[in-house]
Amino acid sequence: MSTTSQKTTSKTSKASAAKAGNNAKPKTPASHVAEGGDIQQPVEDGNIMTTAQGTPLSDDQNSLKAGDRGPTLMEDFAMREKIFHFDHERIPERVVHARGYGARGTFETLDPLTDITSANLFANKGEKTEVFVRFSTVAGNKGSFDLARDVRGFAVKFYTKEGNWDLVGNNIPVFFIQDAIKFPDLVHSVKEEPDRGFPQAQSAHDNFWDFVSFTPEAIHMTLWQMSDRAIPRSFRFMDGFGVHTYRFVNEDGKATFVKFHWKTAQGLQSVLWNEAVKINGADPDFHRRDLWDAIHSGDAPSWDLAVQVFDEDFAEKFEFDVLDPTKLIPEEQVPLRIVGRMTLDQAVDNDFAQTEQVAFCTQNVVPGIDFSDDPLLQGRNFSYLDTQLSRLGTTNFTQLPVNAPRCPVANFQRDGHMQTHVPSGRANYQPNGWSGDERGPRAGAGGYVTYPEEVNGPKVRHRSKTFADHYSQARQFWISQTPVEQDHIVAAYVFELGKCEVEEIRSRIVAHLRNVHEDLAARVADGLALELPDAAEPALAPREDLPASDALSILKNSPATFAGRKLGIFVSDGADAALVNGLKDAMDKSGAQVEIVAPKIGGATLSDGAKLAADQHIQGAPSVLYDAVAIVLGADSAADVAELATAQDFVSDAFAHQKFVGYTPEAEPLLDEAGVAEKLDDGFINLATTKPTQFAKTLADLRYWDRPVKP
Ligand code: HDE
Repeated sequence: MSTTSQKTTSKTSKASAAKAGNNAKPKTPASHVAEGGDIQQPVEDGNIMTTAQGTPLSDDQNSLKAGDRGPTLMEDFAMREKIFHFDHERIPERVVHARGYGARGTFETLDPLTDITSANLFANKGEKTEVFVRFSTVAGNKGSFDLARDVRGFAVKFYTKEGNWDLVGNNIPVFFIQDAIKFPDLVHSVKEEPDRGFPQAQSAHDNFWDFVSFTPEAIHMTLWQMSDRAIPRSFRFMDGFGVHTYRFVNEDGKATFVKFHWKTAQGLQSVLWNEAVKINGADPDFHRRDLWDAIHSGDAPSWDLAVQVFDEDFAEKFEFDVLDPTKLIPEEQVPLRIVGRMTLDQAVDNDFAQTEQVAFCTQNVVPGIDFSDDPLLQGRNFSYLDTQLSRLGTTNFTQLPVNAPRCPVANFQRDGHMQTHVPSGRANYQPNGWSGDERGPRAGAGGYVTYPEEVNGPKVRHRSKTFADHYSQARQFWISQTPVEQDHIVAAYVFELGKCEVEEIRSRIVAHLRNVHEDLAARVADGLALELPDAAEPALAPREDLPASDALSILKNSPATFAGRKLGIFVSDGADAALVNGLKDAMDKSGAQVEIVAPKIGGATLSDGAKLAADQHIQGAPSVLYDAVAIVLGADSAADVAELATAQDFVSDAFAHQKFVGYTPEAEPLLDEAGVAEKLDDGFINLATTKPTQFAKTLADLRYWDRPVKP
C-alpha cells in the first residue's frame, strides 16, 4: 500500500467514525488492502496508521516475505508487534461475576441526608454524581449466556467529590452464607465440577445442592434463587440491594445503621424458566442487548436509591441479627427512604476498557459511610482489592480511566507496573520537609474517620448464636408470594434437584424445605417422586409468626405498564397496513418498542402496497424475545405461513408463556396448526374487533396469568 492510499483510508475512517458516533456502520472494504475498517484510535493527527511505537506503516495486511511466495521474515517488526499485542489481549476473567455488562450515568440527590450522614454526595438537593454500573451473573464464565438462573450483580461506582464509593450489591437482598471464609466453598460448589469441567453457568447440579444441603444458612437465599428474581426480564427490570448492614456517620460523629436498596423505575419483571432456556439459544446476549438498545433509543433506565435507617435499639429488638447477611429487614418494619435517582443514559464506549477493567471494591467508602461488623462484609473488604491485582496485573489499576477518581488524588504511593503518572518533586515519603504539611492527612478537615465503635471480646472462631435461625425468613418469603410465583418456585426446585444425579442430595434438600413450609416440601417431593424425608434438625426452631411481606413478591408489585417493553408483530404479505401502523403508533404512545418479524428478512408487502422492512426473520425471532406478540397476516399468504414450524413455535410458545397475543382472523390457520385454536382465552385479542389503543392498554398487565399453564 502506498503512503498516499493509506492516508486517504485513515481520513475517511476518522471522519465517518466521528459522524456516526457509536452507531457507525462497518464499511464494506473495497479490497483487503484498501480499507482496514474503522480506525478510531490511536490514529491521532498524523492520519497514518502506525506501530505502537509510532512508526508509520506502509502496509498492515501483508507480512514481510523473502520473495513473492517466500517465507516470512523474523525481521517483520510490524507483524511481530501486532501479533504480540493480540496474543495478550485477554486478562483473567473475574473469578465470580465474570459475565457482566456496563453502563454510565448520573446519580442525582433528591432528599439530602445531612441529618444522618456527612457523605458529601448526599448533602445537597440536585447534586449530581457521575456513576459507572456493572450488572452481571455470578456463576457463568465470561462467554456464558445471559438468562442463567442466577443472582445478578448490581455494582455501582459513584465518582464523588470525596473519592470513589463502590456499592457492590446484588438483585437479591440476602446472601447464601454468613461468613466470608465459606465463600470459596460456595463458589467452587456452584461453578463447573472440577473433574469434568461442566456444567457451567448453572446451579442445577449435584455439587451445588450437596453444599447447600450441609449449609442450612443458604436455604433462605435458595428460595429467592428458585423464584423469578433469578431470571429477570432484563437488568432494567430488577431491583438492587446492598445486602449488608452498613453505617452512616453524620457531622457530629453520630452513627446509624443503614441498608441500601435500588428500586427500578421500570417496574419489576421476570421471564419464565422455559422462556429463559429458549432465550439463551435465540439470543445469549439478551440482557446486554436490551440495555444497549434502551440507552441508544433514548429510553434511559433509572433506579431510586433508598435507605433503611435504624439504630442500635431497633437492632436489639429485631427478630434477627442485623449483622447476619442471610436476613433482610422487611420494608414494613423499616420503611424505605428515597435519597435520589440514578439514570443510566450512556452505554460504554469500549467494553474492555470500561466494563472489563472496572474494579469494584467494597472497601471504597467515603467520609460518612462506614462498615458494620457483618463477617461477610469484613471478608469482602479484603477480597475485592486483592482480586484486582490478579485480574488487572498491577496495583496501579486505580489509574485506569474507569477506575480513576474524579477528585484530586494526593499521596506518596509510587512506581509499580504500568505507572502512568509522572510525579514531580523530591519527596516520595511522609512526613517530609519538601512538600510542606499541607498535603498530609487531616482528620479535622474532612479526612475519613472510622466510627470509634467499642470492640472487646475473646478471639474466637465460632458463629454467634444470633445467626442460628435459618428457616423463618425463608418461610416468610414463601408465604409472601402469589400462587403463580409459588408454582414457579416449586417448579424450579424440581428442575434443579432433578438435575442432581444422587437421590440422597435431593432428599437432604427437601428435608430442609420441611422446616420452611410443609406445602413447599410436599410439592417439591411430589414433583421429584421422592418419599418425603424427615425434617432436618434445625439449630433453632423456625418461627411461624412472621407476617407475609408484599414487598417480597414481584407480581404484587407489577408496574401496570407496557412502557419499555417490546411487542413483536409477525406480518406476512398482504397484512392489513392500517392495523400494523396503528399498532406501531399505539406502542409508540405507550413508550414501548416494536419489532417487525416476517417470513423473509426483506420484509412484507402490506395491503396498501407499501413494503415494510422486517427487523427479524421468523427463524431468528422466536416469541420468547418479546413481551407480547401480534400476528397480522395477509389472506393470501396465511396458509403458507401456517406451515412454517418456526411460526407455529412462535404462537405455541407465546401461549405457553402466558403472553398476550393479538391476532387477525387471517391468523386462524396458524393458530390451528400451533394447537391453540381451541384454547383461545381472554389473553388472545382479536385485532379485527379491538382497537390498537385498547390492545395496548391490555398489555400493561404484562402476562395473562389466568391461562391455566402448568410451569
Ligand atoms: Fe462478591 N466478589 N464476594 N459478592 N461480587 C467479586 O470481585 C466476594 C458478595 C458482587 O461487576 C469479586 O472484582 C467474597 C456479596 C458483585 O465487577 C471477588 C464474598 C455480594 C461482583 C468477590 C462475596 C457480592 C462481585 C470477583 C463473600 C452482594 C461483581 C471479581 C465474603 C452484596 C463486581 C471482583 C463487578 C465480585 C468476592 C460476596 C456482589 C472475588 C469473598 C454478598 C456485584 O472479589
